Amino acid sequence: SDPVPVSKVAAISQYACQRRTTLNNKNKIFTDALEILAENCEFNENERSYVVFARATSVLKSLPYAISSMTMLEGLPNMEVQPRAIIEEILEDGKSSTVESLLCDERYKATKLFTSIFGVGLKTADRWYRLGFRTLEEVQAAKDLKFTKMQKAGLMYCEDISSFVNKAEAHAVGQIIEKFVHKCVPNATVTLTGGFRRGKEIGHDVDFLITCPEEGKEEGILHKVHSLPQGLLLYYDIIESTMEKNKIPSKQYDVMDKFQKCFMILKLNNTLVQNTEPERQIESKDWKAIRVDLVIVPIQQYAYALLGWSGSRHFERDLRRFSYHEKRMNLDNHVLYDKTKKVFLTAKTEEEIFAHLGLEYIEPWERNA
Ligand code: TTP
Ligand code: MN
Ligand code: MN
Ligand code: MN
Repeated sequence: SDPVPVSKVAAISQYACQRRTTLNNKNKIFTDALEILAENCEFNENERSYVVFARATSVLKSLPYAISSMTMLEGLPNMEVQPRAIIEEILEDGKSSTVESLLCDERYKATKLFTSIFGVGLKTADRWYRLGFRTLEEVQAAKDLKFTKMQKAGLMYCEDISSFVNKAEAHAVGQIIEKFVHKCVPNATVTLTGGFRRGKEIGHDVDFLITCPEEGKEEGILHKVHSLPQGLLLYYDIIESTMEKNKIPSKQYDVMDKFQKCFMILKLNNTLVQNTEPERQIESKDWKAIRVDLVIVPIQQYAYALLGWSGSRHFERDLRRFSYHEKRMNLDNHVLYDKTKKVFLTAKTEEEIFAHLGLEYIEPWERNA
């Protein structure tokens, strides 16, 4: 490939996949505000503005220094008018009045609360809001609301699930899952992915990829989840694989993939978690409901699945955007397709995928974009 022009060496890329973003965020005061605005755009299904706020947020997270004046934004990519105005407000007043008033907005508050429930998406949240509901108590007391099985479980365990999972709990869940998987297929592997693989201290769930060295052996595992120790499985829903052979990935930056997976809620006993705070142990309840995602991956697609499930969401989005616009390649959680050469590019490791894309390797803990 062409050498990088000297004048561009220090420039920050507009793509998150060409930046190293650790959890050491020097601009949290700005990114917290911008993330709330981005989230509100998602609630309003305003994709354009969502992208504007999300991209500015991501650039600020990657900076090794704190922004302390508007002139410091000069030369940074993705700093459009809307995010600039918010940054300016915060530089002047220490906070953004736009964000402050949004945080008091009825619809924002209700949508945030309702979508935090497992099984509740934007459509349901909006319906509940339009029916006049504002709190979970109101929703739960409602006479004629119909809930899906998933929503019933989400409401039943909402306190535990919204309290976040910590690393020790994620580790304890990992041991339970590994024991179960190895009983089904002794040489299957279980890999922790998602936010915990990026080094996060807490998460809203725990994500695992499961694969086998011999193709096909992984297929029956999920249908044995009911054999998990009695009482451990509070809820599960198996999504069957919709895989099509030699399917060229679409240009949409769609995160949903075609793997067989299981969304579940596990009952984690506190005694299995190391260093549980003493005050938690003397509470009457000695367990916690934890959201777990299991993804079954055929070995040839493992590297793509691992890259896709490691996130962050914005990092993934920009990887696909970079592939499409800069390389004429389509990337998804299964494959990479080179449109110029009309070939599928295979990879055994994430490093090989970055190499196919002509990108420097970015470690998982540098993908917190
Ligand atoms: P999440 O578990 O939603 O997010 P996270 O682990 O980064 O953060 P949190 O602490 O909130 O759990 O998803 C993990 C990654 O998997 C994310 O980048 C999106 C991706 N993903 C897919 O690729 N396909 C899917 O079907 C789903 C549900 C997620
Ligand atoms: Mn996760
Ligand atoms: Mn999430
Ligand atoms: Mn998940």
